[in-house]
Parts: sequence; C-alpha cells; structure tokens
Amino acid sequence: MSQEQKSGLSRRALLGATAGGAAIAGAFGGRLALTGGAVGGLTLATTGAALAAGEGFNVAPGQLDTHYGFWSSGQTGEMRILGIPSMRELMRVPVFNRCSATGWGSTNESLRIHQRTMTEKTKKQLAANGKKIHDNGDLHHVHMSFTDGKYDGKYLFMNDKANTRVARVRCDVMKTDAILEIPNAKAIHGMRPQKAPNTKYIFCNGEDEAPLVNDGSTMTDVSTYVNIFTAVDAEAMLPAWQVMVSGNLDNCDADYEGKWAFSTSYNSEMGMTLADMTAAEADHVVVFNLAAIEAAIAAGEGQELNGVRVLDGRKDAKSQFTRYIPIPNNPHGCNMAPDKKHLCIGGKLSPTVTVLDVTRFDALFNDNADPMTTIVAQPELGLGPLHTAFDGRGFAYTSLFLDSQVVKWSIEDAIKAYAGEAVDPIKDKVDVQYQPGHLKTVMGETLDAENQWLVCLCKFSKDRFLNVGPLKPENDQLIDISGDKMVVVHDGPNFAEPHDAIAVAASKVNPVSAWNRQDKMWAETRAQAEADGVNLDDWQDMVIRDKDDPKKVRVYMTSQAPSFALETFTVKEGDEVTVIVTNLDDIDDLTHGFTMGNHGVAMEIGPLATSSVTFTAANAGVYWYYCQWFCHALHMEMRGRMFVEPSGA
Ligand code: K7E
Ligand code: CUA
Ligand code: CA
Repeated sequence: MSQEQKSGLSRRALLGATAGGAAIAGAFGGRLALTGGAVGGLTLATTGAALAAGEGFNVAPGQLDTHYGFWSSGQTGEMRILGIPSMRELMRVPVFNRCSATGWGSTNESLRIHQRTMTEKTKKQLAANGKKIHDNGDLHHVHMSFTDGKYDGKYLFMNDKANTRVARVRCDVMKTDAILEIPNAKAIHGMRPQKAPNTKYIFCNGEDEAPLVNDGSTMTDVSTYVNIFTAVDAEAMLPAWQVMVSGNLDNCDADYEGKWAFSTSYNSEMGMTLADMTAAEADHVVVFNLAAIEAAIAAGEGQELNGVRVLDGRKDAKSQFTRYIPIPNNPHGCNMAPDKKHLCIGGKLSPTVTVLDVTRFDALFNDNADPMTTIVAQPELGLGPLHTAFDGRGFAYTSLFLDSQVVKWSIEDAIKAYAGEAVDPIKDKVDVQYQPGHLKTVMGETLDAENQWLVCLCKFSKDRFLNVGPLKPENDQLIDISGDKMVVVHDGPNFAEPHDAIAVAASKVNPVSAWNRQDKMWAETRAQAEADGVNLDDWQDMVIRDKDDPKKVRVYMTSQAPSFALETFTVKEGDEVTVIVTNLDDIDDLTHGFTMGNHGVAMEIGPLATSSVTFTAANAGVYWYYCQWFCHALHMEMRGRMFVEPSGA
C-alpha cells in the first residue's frame, strides 16, 4: 500500500470519529471504510467520463465566463471571485484579513472601516496585545443583496465566525465598505440576507452559547447561557434587533415572502461536550416571525443591551417571536428552494433531509399548530447530508459528506413518497472528491435558478493534485447538471477553506474600472486634506506639520506613471508620518502602490483612488519608497527617498 493510500485511509477513519460523534461512530465506521474503497476505485471512471462530456466548461484564453462566483475563504478571512464555468480565480477581496498587496488592514481607510463599530472590550483586548485590529477572520458565507427574490448586484455580505462580525462588500468597486462587530451574540455562523421585498435585514446566527452579560460573574452555570439571533440593518450596517433563542444556532435562510427567517440548531441540548451535544434524538429549526418581532421592537418590548433591543424568544417565554420544529439529531444546512415553498434541512447525523412547507408556518403562530404538520417530506438520501442546492426544474442537490457524493433528488417525488406513494425521489448520485460541504447551483438561491452548473466545495483533495506537503488544498468541483446524469467536469484546487459560494449571472454585476474621486472610502482623508488646504483632486506634493501636534506630519503626493509627485521628503525621528497618495491615472488597470522600505508599510492605490497610511519613523536615516504595483516600463524607477533627521537635529 502506498503512503498516500495509507494516509487517506487513516484520515477517513479520523473523519468518521469527528464527524459522527461518539454515539454514532460505530454505525458509520463500517460504512465509511466501504465508502473509502469505493471512492478510490471509482475516481478514474468518473474523471474519464467527465473529460469526454465536459466541453462547456472550457473557457478559452481571452474569453469571459458567463457567471461570477463569489467564494468564502473560511479561515483565510477574505472573499474570492471566481469565473464560472472556467473556475478561474479572478480576484481576492480582503475583508477580515490583512493583505500585503492592497494594504487592507493597515491603510487608514481600511482601519476606519475595521474600527467603526468596534466594542470597548475588543479595543481593550487588542490594545493588550499591541494591536489595532483583529487580523484574522473565519468567513464562511457570502451572499448578495436581493430585490424581489432576485440578486440586485449591489452588495455582498459575509460573516466572521471567529470574531463575531459581519462585513459588506460594495459590488461597484469590490471593496469592503463596512464591518460590524455584533454585540451580545457570540460567533456569527449562518448568515443570510432577507430575500423579499428586499434586503432590509441581514440575518445572523450566533453559534456559541455564553452568559448574556459575559463579565465573569457567572461562567460554569450553563443555565445562564443564551444564544442570540441578530437582524442587521443592511444599509446602515448596524444591529436592528436581537432575539434570544433556546439551543444554539447554526445555518439560516429566509423565505421569498419576507415573512420568516429560520435557523438550524444542533445543540438544542445546550450541551458543552460532544457527547452532550449529540445526546438528544432531535434538535430543531427555529422559525422567526418578522412581523411579530418588528411590532414588539416598535413597542419597546424586551431589554436594551449594548445599544440593541433584545427580545426573549426562548421556548419558556412562549412568545410570538419564535416556533421550534423538531428535526432529527444535529441538523446543519438550511436552504430555501426557489419554488418559494420548501425549506430543506440537512440531517448531518441523520441520513435524511427534512422538507418543511413554509406556507404552513402561519398556522404555527396563529393556531399553535403542531410543528410536525409543517414537515412534508423526509427523504433518506445517504450519509452525512449537509447542504442542498436547487435548479429551476424542481430538483434538489444535496451534499453527502460521509458518502462523498452529491445526490440529485426530486422535491415533488419526496413529498409523494412521504405521503405513502411508491416513488423513489433519488434521481442520480455522483462521486465527488472528497467530502463535500456546501454546493451551489448557478442562481439557485434566487427566483432565477438555472439548470446547467453545480459547484461542489469539497473539504479534501487527497490525491487529486500534485502533493504539496501535509497541508493539501481543498477541491472545488464543477458538475454539469444539464442532463439526467450529473458529470464532474473540473477540479479546482483552493486554499483554506472555502465553505460556501454563490454563482451570479455576469449581467447582474457591473463593477467600475476607475474610482469616483468623491468616493466615500476616503471621505475622512479628504476632510483632513481640506483642513490642510490641500486639493486632493489636483497635483499634490506637500509636506504639512500638524499645528496642534507637531509630532504629526502629513505627506501629500500624487502618483502618475511612472513617478510620484515627491521624489524626496523629510521628517524627524519619532514623527508620526501619514502618507496620502492620490493616483491621477484614470486608465483602465493602472494601479499604483506605495511601499515604504523597512517600515511594514504597503498599499494599493487604484485608478483615481486616494489611500493613506500612518506610521512612526522611529530611526534616523534614508529610506526608499517605491511603487509596488507594476504600472509602466519604468515602474522600477517609480521610487523616492524619505529622509529621517536625527531627533537632535
Ligand atoms: Cu456553511 Cu461549512 Cu460554516 Cu456547512 S458551514 S460545510
Ligand atoms: Cu506605479 Cu508601479
Ligand atoms: Ca444535538
């Protein structure tokens, strides 16, 4: 047996233990070994068929893709843009991470966005560690803003599980323009925009349980722990309201009428150990009644905590804010079908997907109907069902983590089978490589669902690519779903760890090629320039010492290929220096950069953009600065010197 096979098998065994949990490790163990063998054997056959059939995915050099893919990057903390169907990576948009190429996380403009809603606790935590911002994030879910159930091309929203944040990216410039630290909640995981009538709210699941006032006065008494569901005002990027729930919150989605949001919970037990979290036979889906919640907020009900009104939607409160629908053991995915009616809940530890009819949710609130009456199907699809995607023909596609497959099934037939008819809802299964998490059809989370492509985001790639060491890439696969049989047509290696993606028709997204000089991104920098008597829209080569704080120096310069307006500038040792660069080139694709040697300072300045960065010149001497984005045949010559005079001078 080769080394690869050995390590592959041992990882499968490990996966069985971690994914299944103690209670079911035995049950999955036998099946898992079989699956491992089967997948290994089938790999070649699947690939062979794919290469023959997969013509359509090949986008020739110079040709454009038909769809944008907006990818999460998990613990990398950025958002990525891919082309579909080529699966070419087009861009990385830094969000929660620091970026060496663009200066995100070190420019003043990005720091302001990072710090806009930062809580005092976070500031204290960061200061104690010599930092101004968190430089990590765990970005699982990217979703676009909606109008009437369709993508409107305006914003992309994304979560940070690691530091309890939500961010927004503007689709016109593809830059982050707001980061919100959500108070009271812990670990934002599932996150979805409201679909209709438009994206007024971003719904955010707090995954981790903690005392509501988490100040150390109560810690081990789990009865004081709560989980919090947050609605964020999508335009203001501030919390609108919060609801306390029973159990924790995992993934969420919203309906197409604008009436409900819903979230899965895998820890209805409020367990603190793996055994406790998997102890109950059933967990639940929480349904949030938006009208009832908004009425209560308007009436000033609940309590105000850290600037947010918090309502009690826990089971014992018997409110009109929530209802709890039992779902088998530790559900995960929460996906609303574009038929406007069916909500699919991935079973994870149960081999089923539970289909809920959201048009029956009214009765839950108005008549206290039995929650079980909302369940209209529960097809058994395979082992480890996580997420479900939809096409425009009534088919659903569910990722089977443990079986390493995608299963295609008919929602209609699943409902018939649940009602007792002898019909098999499963239409096809395809092996994927390996262990899929999210999967996405093109436009499948909107009323414009298409029928050609499915992207499957596999958590492991194992032997699919050249070995790059113990840390392997993930594998995003493209599957042709246009025919009766699904065909894997492309492997796309990807770095840590895309959880989720959306695929958007190219016509919906229209980014600009040059910045608007009046852009709000540098509004504060502009205000400072005006106070300094500098016109940011014109040629600038000015060094200004602050009148009130003589330690502060502002260096204004324009950039025009291949030179900076300032070839030298002089400051004093110990000065706090702010360099403000405006790129006067308005030519397509002409980005400049500013890097100050040996100062950890670098940034991008796009066409007609202004960017600024602040640092302390701690050591006397001569330092070269240079343009770090290739802009001209004389790009190497685009440089200058900073003279730092000794402080005694
Ligand atoms: Cu969307 Cu990965 Cu956070 Cu499922 S989660 S896989
Ligand atoms: Cu400007 Cu390179
Ligand atoms: Ca559970």
